[in-house]
Amino acid sequence: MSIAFPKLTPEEAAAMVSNGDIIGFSGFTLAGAPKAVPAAIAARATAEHAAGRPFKIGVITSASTGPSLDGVLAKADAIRFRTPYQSNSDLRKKINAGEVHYFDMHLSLLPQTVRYGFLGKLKFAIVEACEVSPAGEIVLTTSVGASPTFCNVAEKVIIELNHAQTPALRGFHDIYEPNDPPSRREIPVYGVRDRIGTTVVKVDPSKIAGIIETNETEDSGNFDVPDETMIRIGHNVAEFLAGERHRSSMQKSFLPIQSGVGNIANAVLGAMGEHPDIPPFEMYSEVLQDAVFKLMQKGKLLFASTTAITASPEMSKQFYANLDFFRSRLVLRPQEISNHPEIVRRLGVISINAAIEADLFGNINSTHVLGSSMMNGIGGSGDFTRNAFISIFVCPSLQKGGKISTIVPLVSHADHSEHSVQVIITDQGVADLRGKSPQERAQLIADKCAHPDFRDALHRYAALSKNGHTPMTLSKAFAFHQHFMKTGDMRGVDLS
Ligand code: 0RQ
Repeated sequence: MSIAFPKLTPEEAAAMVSNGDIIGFSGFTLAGAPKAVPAAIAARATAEHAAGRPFKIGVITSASTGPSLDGVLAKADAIRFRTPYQSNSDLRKKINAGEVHYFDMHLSLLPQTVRYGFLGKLKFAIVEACEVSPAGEIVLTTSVGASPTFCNVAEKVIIELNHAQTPALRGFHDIYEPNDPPSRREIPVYGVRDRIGTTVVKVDPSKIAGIIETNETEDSGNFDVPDETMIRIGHNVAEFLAGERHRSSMQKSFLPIQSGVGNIANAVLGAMGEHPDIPPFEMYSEVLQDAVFKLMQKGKLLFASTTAITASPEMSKQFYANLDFFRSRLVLRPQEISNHPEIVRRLGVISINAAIEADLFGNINSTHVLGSSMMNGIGGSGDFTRNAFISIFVCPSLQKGGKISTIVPLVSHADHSEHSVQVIITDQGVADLRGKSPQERAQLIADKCAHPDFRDALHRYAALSKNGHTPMTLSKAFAFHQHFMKTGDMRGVDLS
Protein backbone atom coordinates (compact mmCIF):
# COMPACT_ATOMS: atom_id res chain seq x y z
CA MET A 1 0.00 0.00 0.00
CA SER A 2 1.40 3.42 -0.88
CA ILE A 3 1.19 5.97 1.89
CA ALA A 4 0.51 9.52 0.79
CA PHE A 5 1.16 11.01 4.21
CA PRO A 6 4.37 12.05 5.97
CA LYS A 7 6.04 9.06 7.54
CA LEU A 8 7.12 9.98 11.06
CA THR A 9 9.11 8.40 13.82
CA PRO A 10 7.37 8.31 17.21
CA GLU A 11 9.82 10.99 18.39
CA GLU A 12 8.95 13.28 15.45
CA ALA A 13 5.25 12.86 16.27
CA ALA A 14 5.87 13.56 19.97
CA ALA A 15 7.83 16.69 19.04
CA MET A 16 4.63 18.15 17.54
CA VAL A 17 2.90 17.98 20.93
CA SER A 18 3.10 21.03 23.20
CA ASN A 19 2.65 21.46 26.92
CA GLY A 20 -1.08 21.87 27.66
CA ASP A 21 -2.34 20.15 24.51
CA ILE A 22 -5.45 18.02 24.80
CA ILE A 23 -5.21 14.71 22.95
CA GLY A 24 -7.83 12.12 22.13
CA PHE A 25 -6.19 8.66 22.04
CA SER A 26 -7.82 5.51 20.69
CA GLY A 27 -8.07 2.58 23.11
CA PHE A 28 -10.89 0.90 25.02
CA THR A 29 -10.18 -1.61 27.81
CA LEU A 30 -6.59 -1.99 26.54
CA ALA A 31 -7.79 -2.77 23.01
CA GLY A 32 -6.68 -0.71 20.03
CA ALA A 33 -4.58 1.92 21.80
CA PRO A 34 -1.54 3.58 20.18
CA LYS A 35 1.68 2.56 21.91
CA ALA A 36 4.73 4.08 20.23
CA VAL A 37 3.74 7.76 20.28
CA PRO A 38 2.59 7.74 23.94
CA ALA A 39 6.00 6.30 24.92
CA ALA A 40 7.73 9.04 22.93
CA ILE A 41 5.50 11.73 24.51
CA ALA A 42 6.39 10.32 27.95
CA ALA A 43 10.13 10.47 27.09
CA ARG A 44 9.64 14.05 25.90
CA ALA A 45 7.90 14.97 29.17
CA THR A 46 10.73 13.45 31.18
CA ALA A 47 13.31 15.44 29.18
CA GLU A 48 11.31 18.67 29.50
CA HIS A 49 10.92 18.20 33.25
CA ALA A 50 14.68 17.54 33.56
CA ALA A 51 15.28 20.83 31.74
CA GLY A 52 13.03 22.59 34.25
CA ARG A 53 10.15 23.15 31.86
CA PRO A 54 6.52 22.18 32.47
CA PHE A 55 5.04 19.49 30.22
CA LYS A 56 1.64 17.94 30.82
CA ILE A 57 -1.16 17.05 28.44
CA GLY A 58 -4.88 16.42 28.78
CA VAL A 59 -5.49 12.72 28.06
CA ILE A 60 -8.89 11.64 26.76
CA THR A 61 -9.32 8.04 25.69
CA SER A 62 -12.33 5.88 24.94
CA ALA A 63 -11.92 3.86 28.17
CA SER A 64 -9.00 2.17 29.96
CA THR A 65 -5.63 1.70 28.31
CA GLY A 66 -2.62 -0.27 29.49
CA PRO A 67 1.01 0.26 30.50
CA SER A 68 1.94 1.49 26.99
CA LEU A 69 -0.32 4.51 27.24
CA ASP A 70 -1.68 5.32 30.69
CA GLY A 71 1.26 3.61 32.40
CA VAL A 72 4.11 5.43 30.62
CA LEU A 73 2.40 8.82 30.69
CA ALA A 74 1.53 8.51 34.39
CA LYS A 75 5.06 7.44 35.33
CA ALA A 76 6.47 10.42 33.40
CA ASP A 77 4.11 12.83 35.21
CA ALA A 78 2.86 13.85 31.78
CA ILE A 79 -0.91 13.88 32.50
CA ARG A 80 -2.71 17.09 33.46
CA PHE A 81 -6.20 15.60 33.35
CA ARG A 82 -7.60 12.23 32.43
CA THR A 83 -11.08 11.02 31.45
CA PRO A 84 -13.34 8.97 31.06
CA TYR A 85 -12.16 5.56 32.52
CA GLN A 86 -8.88 3.95 33.56
CA SER A 87 -7.60 0.78 35.19
CA ASN A 88 -3.81 1.06 35.11
CA SER A 89 -2.17 0.73 38.52
CA ASP A 90 0.49 3.43 37.92
CA LEU A 91 -2.15 5.91 36.85
CA ARG A 92 -4.49 4.89 39.68
CA LYS A 93 -1.73 5.69 42.21
CA LYS A 94 -1.26 9.18 40.75
CA ILE A 95 -5.01 9.80 40.74
CA ASN A 96 -5.38 8.75 44.36
CA ALA A 97 -2.34 10.84 45.34
CA GLY A 98 -4.08 13.88 43.81
CA GLU A 99 -1.37 14.24 41.15
CA VAL A 100 -3.64 13.61 38.15
CA HIS A 101 -7.03 15.28 37.84
CA TYR A 102 -9.35 12.45 36.83
CA PHE A 103 -13.02 12.81 36.07
CA ASP A 104 -15.12 9.74 35.67
CA MET A 105 -17.77 9.85 32.93
CA HIS A 106 -20.55 7.71 31.47
CA LEU A 107 -18.88 6.29 28.37
CA SER A 108 -21.82 6.88 26.02
CA LEU A 109 -21.64 10.60 26.82
CA LEU A 110 -17.94 11.07 26.15
CA PRO A 111 -18.13 11.54 22.35
CA GLN A 112 -20.89 14.16 22.48
CA THR A 113 -19.18 15.89 25.41
CA VAL A 114 -16.07 16.21 23.21
CA ARG A 115 -18.09 17.39 20.19
CA TYR A 116 -19.92 19.98 22.29
CA GLY A 117 -16.53 21.42 23.28
CA PHE A 118 -17.09 20.88 27.02
CA LEU A 119 -13.57 19.47 27.48
CA GLY A 120 -11.72 22.06 25.39
CA LYS A 121 -10.30 21.90 21.88
CA LEU A 122 -8.54 18.68 20.87
CA LYS A 123 -5.15 19.41 19.30
CA PHE A 124 -4.55 15.84 18.15
CA ALA A 125 -6.33 12.56 17.70
CA ILE A 126 -3.76 9.77 17.96
CA VAL A 127 -5.28 6.50 16.80
CA GLU A 128 -4.14 2.98 16.03
CA ALA A 129 -5.11 1.66 12.58
CA CYS A 130 -4.51 -1.44 10.51
CA GLU A 131 -4.99 0.35 7.19
CA VAL A 132 -5.09 3.95 5.91
CA SER A 133 -5.99 5.00 2.37
CA PRO A 134 -4.67 8.12 0.62
CA ALA A 135 -8.27 9.41 0.70
CA GLY A 136 -8.14 9.48 4.52
CA GLU A 137 -10.08 6.28 5.15
CA ILE A 138 -8.89 4.71 8.39
CA VAL A 139 -9.57 1.10 9.36
CA LEU A 140 -9.39 0.94 13.15
CA THR A 141 -8.16 -2.13 15.01
CA THR A 142 -9.69 -3.94 18.01
CA SER A 143 -11.74 -1.07 19.37
CA VAL A 144 -13.77 1.82 18.01
CA GLY A 145 -14.60 3.71 21.21
CA ALA A 146 -14.60 7.46 20.64
CA SER A 147 -11.98 7.42 17.86
CA PRO A 148 -14.34 8.59 15.08
CA THR A 149 -15.23 11.64 17.17
CA PHE A 150 -11.61 12.35 18.11
CA CYS A 151 -10.62 12.20 14.41
CA ASN A 152 -13.57 14.37 13.48
CA VAL A 153 -12.98 17.19 15.97
CA ALA A 154 -9.19 17.24 16.42
CA GLU A 155 -7.09 19.83 14.59
CA LYS A 156 -4.70 17.10 13.40
CA VAL A 157 -4.73 13.31 13.27
CA ILE A 158 -1.68 11.13 13.92
CA ILE A 159 -1.98 7.48 12.97
CA GLU A 160 -0.06 4.53 14.34
CA LEU A 161 -0.28 2.01 11.51
CA ASN A 162 0.31 -1.20 13.43
CA HIS A 163 1.51 -4.04 11.18
CA ALA A 164 1.00 -6.49 14.04
CA GLN A 165 -2.72 -5.98 13.38
CA THR A 166 -4.08 -7.46 10.17
CA PRO A 167 -5.92 -5.32 7.58
CA ALA A 168 -8.35 -8.24 7.50
CA LEU A 169 -10.05 -6.49 10.44
CA ARG A 170 -11.76 -4.40 7.75
CA GLY A 171 -15.44 -5.16 7.85
CA PHE A 172 -15.76 -5.64 11.62
CA HIS A 173 -16.46 -1.95 12.28
CA ASP A 174 -19.68 0.00 11.84
CA ILE A 175 -18.86 3.70 12.14
CA TYR A 176 -21.73 6.13 12.73
CA GLU A 177 -21.94 9.48 14.51
CA PRO A 178 -25.30 11.05 15.35
CA ASN A 179 -26.00 14.68 14.55
CA ASP A 180 -25.89 17.09 17.46
CA PRO A 181 -29.01 18.85 18.79
CA PRO A 182 -31.18 20.37 17.48
CA SER A 183 -30.69 18.05 14.49
CA ARG A 184 -30.40 14.76 16.40
CA ARG A 185 -32.65 12.01 15.04
CA GLU A 186 -33.33 8.50 16.26
CA ILE A 187 -30.40 6.09 15.96
CA PRO A 188 -31.67 3.40 13.56
CA VAL A 189 -30.42 0.31 15.39
CA TYR A 190 -33.49 -1.89 15.86
CA GLY A 191 -31.72 -5.21 16.33
CA VAL A 192 -28.36 -6.30 17.74
CA ARG A 193 -27.07 -7.14 14.24
CA ASP A 194 -28.10 -3.93 12.45
CA ARG A 195 -25.34 -2.05 10.65
CA ILE A 196 -25.98 1.65 10.11
CA GLY A 197 -22.64 3.18 9.12
CA THR A 198 -19.38 2.66 7.27
CA THR A 199 -16.52 0.23 7.83
CA VAL A 200 -13.95 3.04 7.94
CA VAL A 201 -13.44 6.35 9.73
CA LYS A 202 -13.26 9.05 7.08
CA VAL A 203 -11.14 12.13 7.73
CA ASP A 204 -10.06 15.02 5.58
CA PRO A 205 -6.62 13.81 4.36
CA SER A 206 -5.16 17.29 4.91
CA LYS A 207 -5.73 16.77 8.65
CA ILE A 208 -3.46 13.73 8.81
CA ALA A 209 -0.20 15.06 10.26
CA GLY A 210 1.65 11.81 9.73
CA ILE A 211 1.80 8.07 10.01
CA ILE A 212 4.02 6.06 12.31
CA GLU A 213 4.50 2.47 11.21
CA THR A 214 4.77 0.06 14.13
CA ASN A 215 4.71 -3.62 14.90
CA GLU A 216 3.47 -3.74 18.47
CA THR A 217 1.49 -6.41 20.28
CA GLU A 218 -1.59 -5.39 22.23
CA ASP A 219 -1.36 -4.73 25.98
CA SER A 220 -3.40 -7.56 27.43
CA GLY A 221 -3.96 -9.56 30.56
CA ASN A 222 -5.12 -13.00 31.51
CA PHE A 223 -8.31 -13.80 33.38
CA ASP A 224 -8.15 -15.63 36.72
CA VAL A 225 -9.41 -19.19 36.72
CA PRO A 226 -12.82 -18.78 38.45
CA ASP A 227 -12.64 -19.73 42.14
CA GLU A 228 -15.47 -21.26 44.18
CA THR A 229 -17.01 -17.83 44.93
CA MET A 230 -17.04 -16.73 41.29
CA ILE A 231 -18.51 -20.07 40.25
CA ARG A 232 -21.33 -19.60 42.78
CA ILE A 233 -22.02 -16.05 41.56
CA GLY A 234 -22.10 -17.29 37.96
CA HIS A 235 -24.45 -20.13 38.90
CA ASN A 236 -26.78 -17.74 40.78
CA VAL A 237 -26.96 -15.37 37.80
CA ALA A 238 -27.60 -18.18 35.34
CA GLU A 239 -30.32 -19.69 37.57
CA PHE A 240 -31.95 -16.29 38.00
CA LEU A 241 -32.01 -15.61 34.26
CA ALA A 242 -33.24 -19.10 33.43
CA GLY A 243 -36.11 -18.58 35.93
CA GLU A 244 -36.81 -15.12 34.55
CA ARG A 245 -37.92 -16.68 31.28
CA HIS A 246 -40.97 -17.99 33.13
CA ARG A 247 -41.56 -14.97 35.39
CA SER A 248 -41.45 -12.04 32.96
CA SER A 249 -42.40 -11.10 29.44
CA MET A 250 -39.09 -12.60 28.30
CA GLN A 251 -40.86 -15.91 27.65
CA LYS A 252 -40.74 -15.96 23.88
CA SER A 253 -37.23 -14.79 23.14
CA PHE A 254 -34.25 -14.35 25.40
CA LEU A 255 -33.07 -10.73 25.39
CA PRO A 256 -29.56 -9.39 24.61
CA ILE A 257 -27.00 -9.44 27.40
CA GLN A 258 -24.54 -6.71 28.44
CA SER A 259 -21.72 -7.80 30.66
CA GLY A 260 -19.01 -5.71 32.33
CA VAL A 261 -15.26 -6.16 32.59
CA GLY A 262 -13.16 -8.26 34.94
CA ASN A 263 -12.96 -11.74 36.35
CA ILE A 264 -16.48 -11.89 37.75
CA ALA A 265 -18.04 -10.88 34.44
CA ASN A 266 -15.99 -13.52 32.67
CA ALA A 267 -17.14 -16.20 35.13
CA VAL A 268 -20.81 -15.14 34.87
CA LEU A 269 -20.85 -15.49 31.09
CA GLY A 270 -19.13 -18.84 31.35
CA ALA A 271 -21.88 -20.04 33.72
CA MET A 272 -24.62 -18.76 31.41
CA GLY A 273 -23.07 -20.78 28.62
CA GLU A 274 -23.27 -23.96 30.69
CA HIS A 275 -26.89 -23.55 31.84
CA PRO A 276 -29.23 -25.94 30.00
CA ASP A 277 -32.28 -23.65 30.34
CA ILE A 278 -30.62 -20.57 28.85
CA PRO A 279 -31.09 -20.71 25.08
CA PRO A 280 -28.49 -19.44 22.59
CA PHE A 281 -28.50 -15.66 22.99
CA GLU A 282 -27.12 -12.37 21.64
CA MET A 283 -25.08 -9.64 23.33
CA TYR A 284 -25.40 -5.88 23.05
CA SER A 285 -22.40 -4.93 25.12
CA GLU A 286 -19.38 -2.68 25.21
CA VAL A 287 -16.56 -5.15 25.70
CA LEU A 288 -16.10 -8.77 24.76
CA GLN A 289 -13.81 -10.85 26.97
CA ASP A 290 -12.60 -14.46 26.63
CA ALA A 291 -15.81 -16.16 27.77
CA VAL A 292 -17.71 -14.52 24.90
CA PHE A 293 -15.51 -16.04 22.21
CA LYS A 294 -15.80 -19.46 23.82
CA LEU A 295 -19.60 -19.13 23.84
CA MET A 296 -19.55 -18.22 20.15
CA GLN A 297 -17.40 -21.22 19.33
CA LYS A 298 -19.88 -23.44 21.23
CA GLY A 299 -22.84 -21.94 19.36
CA LYS A 300 -24.35 -20.58 22.59
CA LEU A 301 -23.74 -16.96 21.61
CA LEU A 302 -25.24 -16.16 18.24
CA PHE A 303 -24.08 -12.57 17.72
CA ALA A 304 -22.36 -9.79 19.68
CA SER A 305 -22.36 -6.02 19.28
CA THR A 306 -19.51 -4.28 21.12
CA THR A 307 -17.07 -1.40 20.95
CA ALA A 308 -13.96 -3.40 21.95
CA ILE A 309 -12.44 -6.85 21.97
CA THR A 310 -10.39 -7.54 25.09
CA ALA A 311 -9.05 -11.05 24.87
CA SER A 312 -6.21 -12.84 26.64
CA PRO A 313 -3.15 -13.57 24.46
CA GLU A 314 -4.31 -17.18 23.95
CA MET A 315 -7.86 -16.15 22.97
CA SER A 316 -6.47 -13.44 20.67
CA LYS A 317 -4.57 -16.12 18.77
CA GLN A 318 -7.78 -18.06 18.26
CA PHE A 319 -9.62 -14.90 17.23
CA TYR A 320 -7.08 -13.99 14.53
CA ALA A 321 -6.89 -17.59 13.33
CA ASN A 322 -10.67 -17.62 12.78
CA LEU A 323 -11.39 -14.08 11.61
CA ASP A 324 -14.02 -15.08 9.07
CA PHE A 325 -15.94 -17.09 11.66
CA PHE A 326 -16.03 -14.10 14.02
CA ARG A 327 -16.59 -11.46 11.30
CA SER A 328 -20.06 -12.84 10.63
CA ARG A 329 -20.86 -12.93 14.35
CA LEU A 330 -19.82 -9.56 15.70
CA VAL A 331 -19.84 -5.85 15.02
CA LEU A 332 -17.59 -3.16 16.50
CA ARG A 333 -19.47 0.12 17.03
CA PRO A 334 -18.55 3.55 18.44
CA GLN A 335 -19.15 3.64 22.21
CA GLU A 336 -21.78 6.31 21.64
CA ILE A 337 -23.82 3.63 19.85
CA SER A 338 -22.81 0.46 21.73
CA ASN A 339 -23.79 2.15 25.01
CA HIS A 340 -26.57 4.43 23.85
CA PRO A 341 -29.49 4.61 26.33
CA GLU A 342 -32.01 4.86 23.45
CA ILE A 343 -30.85 1.56 21.95
CA VAL A 344 -30.32 -0.21 25.28
CA ARG A 345 -33.91 0.50 26.24
CA ARG A 346 -35.29 -0.28 22.77
CA LEU A 347 -33.58 -3.67 22.57
CA GLY A 348 -34.41 -4.62 26.17
CA VAL A 349 -30.80 -5.28 27.14
CA ILE A 350 -30.20 -7.25 30.36
CA SER A 351 -27.27 -5.53 32.10
CA ILE A 352 -24.87 -7.41 34.36
CA ASN A 353 -22.16 -5.33 36.03
CA ALA A 354 -19.88 -5.84 39.00
CA ALA A 355 -20.07 -3.76 42.18
CA ILE A 356 -17.49 -2.83 44.78
CA GLU A 357 -20.25 -2.56 47.37
CA ALA A 358 -24.03 -2.50 47.60
CA ASP A 359 -26.15 -1.11 50.41
CA LEU A 360 -29.31 -2.32 52.09
CA PHE A 361 -31.46 -0.12 49.86
CA GLY A 362 -29.99 -1.19 46.50
CA ASN A 363 -27.60 1.70 45.89
CA ILE A 364 -24.38 0.59 44.22
CA ASN A 365 -20.80 1.77 44.52
CA SER A 366 -18.89 0.70 41.39
CA THR A 367 -15.86 2.89 41.73
CA HIS A 368 -14.50 3.83 45.16
CA VAL A 369 -12.88 1.95 48.03
CA LEU A 370 -13.85 3.42 51.42
CA GLY A 371 -15.45 6.42 49.76
CA SER A 372 -12.27 8.11 48.59
CA SER A 373 -9.91 5.81 46.61
CA MET A 374 -10.74 5.50 42.94
CA MET A 375 -10.58 1.97 41.55
CA ASN A 376 -11.36 2.25 37.81
CA GLY A 377 -14.41 4.33 37.05
CA ILE A 378 -18.08 3.99 36.22
CA GLY A 379 -17.38 3.02 32.61
CA GLY A 380 -20.50 2.01 30.77
CA SER A 381 -22.23 0.53 33.79
CA GLY A 382 -24.51 3.55 34.18
CA ASP A 383 -25.38 3.71 30.48
CA PHE A 384 -26.73 0.17 30.68
CA THR A 385 -28.07 0.01 34.24
CA ARG A 386 -30.37 3.01 33.97
CA ASN A 387 -31.92 1.75 30.73
CA ALA A 388 -31.87 -2.02 31.01
CA PHE A 389 -34.80 -4.43 30.73
CA ILE A 390 -33.43 -5.90 33.96
CA SER A 391 -30.40 -4.33 35.67
CA ILE A 392 -28.27 -6.75 37.68
CA PHE A 393 -25.25 -6.13 39.90
CA VAL A 394 -22.95 -8.92 41.02
CA CYS A 395 -20.19 -9.10 43.62
CA PRO A 396 -18.70 -11.56 46.07
CA SER A 397 -20.29 -11.15 49.52
CA LEU A 398 -16.82 -10.77 51.03
CA GLN A 399 -13.60 -9.10 49.96
CA LYS A 400 -10.05 -9.14 51.35
CA GLY A 401 -10.16 -12.54 52.98
CA GLY A 402 -13.48 -11.92 54.73
CA LYS A 403 -12.50 -8.64 56.40
CA ILE A 404 -14.80 -6.61 54.17
CA SER A 405 -18.53 -7.10 53.65
CA THR A 406 -19.56 -5.85 50.22
CA ILE A 407 -23.08 -5.46 51.62
CA VAL A 408 -23.03 -2.39 53.85
CA PRO A 409 -25.68 -0.22 55.51
CA LEU A 410 -24.97 2.70 53.16
CA VAL A 411 -22.56 2.79 50.20
CA SER A 412 -19.51 4.99 50.77
CA HIS A 413 -19.88 6.36 47.22
CA ALA A 414 -23.00 6.18 45.05
CA ASP A 415 -22.78 5.42 41.32
CA HIS A 416 -26.13 3.72 40.67
CA SER A 417 -29.15 4.58 42.75
CA GLU A 418 -31.83 2.33 44.21
CA HIS A 419 -34.11 3.62 41.44
CA SER A 420 -32.00 2.02 38.70
CA VAL A 421 -30.84 -1.19 40.38
CA GLN A 422 -33.25 -4.11 40.15
CA VAL A 423 -31.38 -7.23 41.17
CA ILE A 424 -28.29 -7.85 43.34
CA ILE A 425 -26.57 -11.22 43.16
CA THR A 426 -23.68 -12.52 45.28
CA ASP A 427 -22.24 -15.96 45.98
CA GLN A 428 -24.88 -16.19 48.76
CA GLY A 429 -27.95 -15.69 46.60
CA VAL A 430 -30.25 -13.33 44.71
CA ALA A 431 -32.12 -10.25 45.98
CA ASP A 432 -34.81 -9.39 43.45
CA LEU A 433 -35.69 -5.80 44.38
CA ARG A 434 -38.38 -5.17 41.80
CA GLY A 435 -41.53 -3.83 43.40
CA LYS A 436 -40.02 -3.79 46.89
CA SER A 437 -40.11 -0.95 49.44
CA PRO A 438 -36.91 0.17 51.25
CA GLN A 439 -37.88 -1.90 54.34
CA GLU A 440 -38.43 -5.01 52.22
CA ARG A 441 -35.23 -4.38 50.26
CA ALA A 442 -33.15 -4.15 53.42
CA GLN A 443 -34.44 -7.52 54.70
CA LEU A 444 -34.00 -9.20 51.30
CA ILE A 445 -30.48 -7.91 50.69
CA ALA A 446 -29.31 -8.84 54.21
CA ASP A 447 -30.87 -12.32 53.99
CA LYS A 448 -30.07 -13.25 50.40
CA CYS A 449 -26.83 -11.43 49.54
CA ALA A 450 -24.83 -10.74 52.72
CA HIS A 451 -22.35 -13.26 54.06
CA PRO A 452 -23.54 -15.00 57.29
CA ASP A 453 -20.66 -13.30 59.16
CA PHE A 454 -22.38 -9.93 58.60
CA ARG A 455 -26.06 -10.80 58.34
CA ASP A 456 -26.93 -10.16 62.00
CA ALA A 457 -25.10 -6.83 62.05
CA LEU A 458 -27.00 -5.72 58.95
CA HIS A 459 -30.33 -6.74 60.47
CA ARG A 460 -29.38 -4.91 63.69
CA TYR A 461 -28.65 -1.81 61.62
CA ALA A 462 -32.01 -1.99 59.82
CA ALA A 463 -33.77 -2.43 63.18
CA LEU A 464 -32.19 0.74 64.65
CA SER A 465 -34.54 2.94 62.67
CA LYS A 466 -37.99 3.03 64.22
CA ASN A 467 -39.61 5.78 62.16
CA GLY A 468 -39.69 6.89 58.57
CA HIS A 469 -39.95 5.31 55.15
CA THR A 470 -36.33 4.15 54.82
CA PRO A 471 -34.55 2.30 57.67
CA MET A 472 -31.64 4.75 57.81
CA THR A 473 -29.79 5.83 60.95
CA LEU A 474 -27.35 8.53 59.98
CA SER A 475 -25.11 8.18 63.03
CA LYS A 476 -24.42 4.50 62.21
CA ALA A 477 -24.70 4.48 58.42
CA PHE A 478 -20.91 4.20 57.99
CA ALA A 479 -20.26 2.07 61.08
CA PHE A 480 -18.94 -0.83 58.96
CA HIS A 481 -16.46 1.42 57.11
CA GLN A 482 -15.39 3.24 60.26
CA HIS A 483 -14.78 -0.03 62.08
CA PHE A 484 -12.63 -1.23 59.15
CA MET A 485 -10.62 2.01 59.14
CA LYS A 486 -9.98 1.62 62.89
CA THR A 487 -9.24 -2.11 63.04
CA GLY A 488 -8.58 -3.29 59.46
CA ASP A 489 -11.64 -5.54 59.67
CA MET A 490 -15.40 -4.92 59.42
CA ARG A 491 -16.13 -7.91 61.65
CA GLY A 492 -17.08 -7.00 65.21
CA VAL A 493 -18.70 -3.71 64.17
CA ASP A 494 -20.56 -2.11 67.09
CA LEU A 495 -24.17 -1.23 66.31
CA SER A 496 -25.40 -0.62 69.86
O1 0RQ B 1 -8.55 -6.05 44.46
O2 0RQ B 1 -7.00 -6.32 42.58
O3 0RQ B 1 -6.16 -6.00 44.92
O4 0RQ B 1 -7.29 -8.15 44.26
O5 0RQ B 1 -11.18 -4.65 43.73
O6 0RQ B 1 -12.19 -6.90 42.38
O7 0RQ B 1 -13.35 -9.00 42.99
O8 0RQ B 1 -11.33 -9.11 41.43
O9 0RQ B 1 -13.57 -8.15 40.69
O10 0RQ B 1 -12.12 -7.81 38.58
O11 0RQ B 1 -14.60 -8.16 38.51
O12 0RQ B 1 -13.65 -5.98 39.39
C1 0RQ B 1 -16.16 -3.40 40.38
C2 0RQ B 1 -13.68 -3.18 40.28
C3 0RQ B 1 -14.78 -5.44 40.03
C4 0RQ B 1 -14.96 -3.74 38.17
C5 0RQ B 1 -14.89 -3.91 39.72
C6 0RQ B 1 -11.10 -4.99 45.12
C7 0RQ B 1 -10.79 -6.47 45.08
C8 0RQ B 1 -9.78 -6.54 43.97
C9 0RQ B 1 -11.15 -6.15 41.84
P1 0RQ B 1 -7.13 -6.68 44.03
P2 0RQ B 1 -12.56 -8.39 41.90
P3 0RQ B 1 -13.45 -7.58 39.21
C10 0RQ B 1 -18.05 -2.42 31.89
C11 0RQ B 1 -18.85 -1.69 32.93
C12 0RQ B 1 -16.88 -0.54 37.26
C13 0RQ B 1 -17.09 -0.24 35.82
C14 0RQ B 1 -18.07 -1.10 35.12
C15 0RQ B 1 -15.19 -2.30 37.75
C16 0RQ B 1 -10.33 -5.52 42.97
O13 0RQ B 1 -15.99 -4.53 37.65
O14 0RQ B 1 -14.26 -1.52 37.66
O15 0RQ B 1 -18.79 -1.89 35.68
N1 0RQ B 1 -16.48 -1.92 37.52
N2 0RQ B 1 -18.07 -0.94 33.84
O16 0RQ B 1 -10.31 -6.94 46.32
C17 0RQ B 1 -12.13 -3.10 48.99
C18 0RQ B 1 -14.37 -3.56 48.46
C19 0RQ B 1 -13.92 -4.14 47.24
C20 0RQ B 1 -12.53 -4.15 46.98
C21 0RQ B 1 -13.60 -5.06 45.29
N3 0RQ B 1 -15.67 -3.52 48.78
N4 0RQ B 1 -13.45 -3.05 49.30
N5 0RQ B 1 -11.64 -3.64 47.84
N6 0RQ B 1 -12.39 -4.74 45.77
N7 0RQ B 1 -14.56 -4.71 46.17
C22 0RQ B 1 -16.63 -2.00 31.56
C23 0RQ B 1 -16.40 -0.63 31.06
O17 0RQ B 1 -17.22 0.17 31.14
C24 0RQ B 1 -15.15 -0.30 30.42
